[in-house]
Amino acid sequence: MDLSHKSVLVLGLGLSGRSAATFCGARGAEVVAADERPHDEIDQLDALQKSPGIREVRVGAPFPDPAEYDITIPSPGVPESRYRGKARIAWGDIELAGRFLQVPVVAVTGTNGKSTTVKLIESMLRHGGRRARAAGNVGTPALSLVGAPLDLAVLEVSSFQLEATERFQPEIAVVLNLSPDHLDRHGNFRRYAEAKQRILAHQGPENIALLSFDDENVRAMADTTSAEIVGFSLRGEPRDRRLRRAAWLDGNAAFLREGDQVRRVDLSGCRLPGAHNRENLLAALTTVWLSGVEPEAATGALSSFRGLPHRSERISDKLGLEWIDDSKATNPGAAIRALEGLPRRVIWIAGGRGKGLPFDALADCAAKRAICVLLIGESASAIEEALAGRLPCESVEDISLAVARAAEIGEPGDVVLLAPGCSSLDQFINFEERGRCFQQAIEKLETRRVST
Ligand code: UMA
Ligand code: ADP
Repeated sequence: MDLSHKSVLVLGLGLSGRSAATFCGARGAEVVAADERPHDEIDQLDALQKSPGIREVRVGAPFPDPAEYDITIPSPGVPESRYRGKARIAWGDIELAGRFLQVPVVAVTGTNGKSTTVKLIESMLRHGGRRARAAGNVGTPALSLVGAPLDLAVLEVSSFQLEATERFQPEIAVVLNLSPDHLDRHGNFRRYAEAKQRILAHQGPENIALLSFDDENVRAMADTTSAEIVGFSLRGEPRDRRLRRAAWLDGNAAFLREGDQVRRVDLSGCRLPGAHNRENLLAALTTVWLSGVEPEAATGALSSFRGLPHRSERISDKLGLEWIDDSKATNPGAAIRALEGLPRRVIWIAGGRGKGLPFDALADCAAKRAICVLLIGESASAIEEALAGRLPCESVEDISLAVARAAEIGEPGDVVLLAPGCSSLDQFINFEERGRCFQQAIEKLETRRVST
């Protein structure tokens, strides 16, 4: 793949756009890097301007016409309508990384659990003696792995990123689950699922598609791929005559079958909470096994793997309450899994910016599992409407007031769960900032109850 003297237009100058622009510039392309936000709102523009091959940085104005460039590289946050049908070639950074990486690629997608799973795969592969690094949607641009001393690249890929692929062909593609998300961007669930399915589109029989057989939508993808299908399940052995290899969980053990050989792998050292993490763990362990690493050697990583920040993260037991930060539950499906994982009385904090998704299933789940809900942000009334009087609701202005109110209502032993079911973008820069505000508000609470 030769980029020299190619004219390249990069759309969006966040993390991926800046990484793609410098990557192409360093390989001889003539790059125009564009962002519609004004100069002072974009990080590290001066450094970008001085990088080799950057012909022009154009900010604070509508994007140039992609038709005038050899290659257009859209950032994940730039919708397809902005370049499709106009660009001669449109490749996102995942497509470029796939073309330039010289090591096998494991790619993980799904609606929820991607980041946890890629980090688990990374730790287990390393523990098993492989040089592996996770990148992509998890926060480090995928192109940063090109040229790094690695045996394997582990990429988290989102529907936004898959939309801008052309012939991306991971050696192992993992699909965890599929429930409605990002419908504000994709328009409907079918189009969202189609974007996700692109992870398998260019795989051949030499590649592996590791699919959840517990999720009907994911299982259906088995009919569309020419890769070897490997199924995994939390409900016992997945049965399908196409499966030469399969994986399932039973209690604290995983079972990995190849032909008629079954091996049992003890997982009792794992510290991750919740059924959803069992799914992530099984997918990660199976991936590691399929990569040729001894699973027993890899599981040594599990005793020190505590999960990622803002994902069902236990923060404190202040005032005798258990405070849990699941700010990353940015869609109803993830919030449902967070609520389902809690056996006790839950004071639930929810709301934020909706993504065009219905709240009905989330409301049904919360009505059974929570004792009340404190609502914040733009979607407060939509969630209240979906609850239809089945749960006491209070709207509060912001997350610190929600924390203060939870401290008043809660009784020792109760859980206070932040699992918004919505994006954070109406009140925060991202889900991390929302989680940090939640944690700071908890820290500021008086340690003793004020009697009323
Ligand atoms: N921009 C425009 N015009 C537009 C749209 C965007 O100029 O019409 C500009 C914005 O002004 C901004 C830049 O594009 O400066 C932002 O680009 P971006 O939104 O693609 O953000 P990046 O910083 O490049 O981060 C992206 C992913 N962001 C999104 O998918 C929205 C990050 O995933 C990812 O970690 C990063 O690349 C590295 O690969 C974040 C995310 O929210 C965490 N992902 C979604 C999710 O997980 O649900 C899919
Ligand atoms: P992603 O990168 O796909 O957003 P994360 O690992 O960051 O996934 O987890 C995001 C949220 O999704 C978590 O806060 C948790 O509530 C929920 N979650 C994690 N794993 C799963 C899963 N396998 N199924 C459903 N929900 C999950």
